[in-house]
Amino acid sequence: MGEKNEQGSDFVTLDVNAQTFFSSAPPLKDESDIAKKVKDFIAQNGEAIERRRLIGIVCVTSGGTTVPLEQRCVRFIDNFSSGHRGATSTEYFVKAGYAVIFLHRRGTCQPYFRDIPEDSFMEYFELNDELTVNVRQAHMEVMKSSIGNYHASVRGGLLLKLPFTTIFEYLQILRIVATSMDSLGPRGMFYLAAAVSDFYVPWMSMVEHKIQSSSGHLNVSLAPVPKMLSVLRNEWAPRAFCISFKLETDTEILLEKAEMALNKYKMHAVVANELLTRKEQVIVLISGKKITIRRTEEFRDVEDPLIDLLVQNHLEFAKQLQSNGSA
Ligand code: 9Z3
Repeated sequence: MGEKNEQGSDFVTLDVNAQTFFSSAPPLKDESDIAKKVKDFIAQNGEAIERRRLIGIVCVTSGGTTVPLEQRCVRFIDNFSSGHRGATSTEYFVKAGYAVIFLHRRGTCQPYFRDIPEDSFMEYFELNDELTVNVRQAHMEVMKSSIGNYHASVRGGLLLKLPFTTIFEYLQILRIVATSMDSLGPRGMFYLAAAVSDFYVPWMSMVEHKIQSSSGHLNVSLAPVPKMLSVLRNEWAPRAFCISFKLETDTEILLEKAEMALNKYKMHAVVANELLTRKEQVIVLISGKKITIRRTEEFRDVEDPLIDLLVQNHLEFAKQLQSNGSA
């Protein structure tokens, strides 16, 4: 208890909201299969962490969640997120010595594929004869490095991809991942870059069939999505290193909101970004400081120095907890 939400209620209230969300959500398809994949991935890479061959395991969330308007969903509410941040960050985490659980929106940007734009994918190849397809010389270097890095991370068992579409799927999978990652103590990290819906239609109040346009105006009542950051920090994986993102379109309020999130959810870091400049600059609120990170000539991606900063802080955090004996 002790911690208050905006309405002044205790955490217990948040937990009740979270419980209601989960108990009324449609059951996750392939739940046991997902749980097994996560458990095996953590067991395998947990051993590598113990042998000091890996720093840790990070769950990177990526892309936007949808909010269905009908149970047999024809229409849904979506958001802008392309998944570029999550995919790019995953590559840098693997490079830095992490295994990554990439919890991503189906069909969004994937690690090691971001240099191959969807619309010109076919342009990268040519038919040599009836039997062979070649990569065009102009794209050879990009393809060699993307394919090489992709196979190295997959062969090394360092990348587990888990797709979601709806807010229901996202939060249920995040709970499975987080409760399993709790066993890693401070060697577990959450990097929550997904653009998670703030409002949704609870499953129980959702109509079953396609909404008819003949009914005229459509009024939809949206309920707030329970704040799972608190549940993640307090219940699912309380010893893990947690980084959340704050997105605003109004720069005036960005830092204030980011600071609020840092304190309210007791995050170890909050990455603040503004919609239009998100690929150029982020501000990281960490250890009482605000650190601006920019994309420069030296760094092709803003995620390169960003992940570097977070990894240094994570190592420090894990070392401290381990030396305190609280890991
Ligand atoms: C972010 O702020 C990410 O950096 C972006 C990345 C979604 C902007 P893209 O996927 O964009 O590369 O196109 N993610 C978190 C956004 C969010 O929903 N944050 C919540 C908030 O701001 C807190 S969980 O209230």
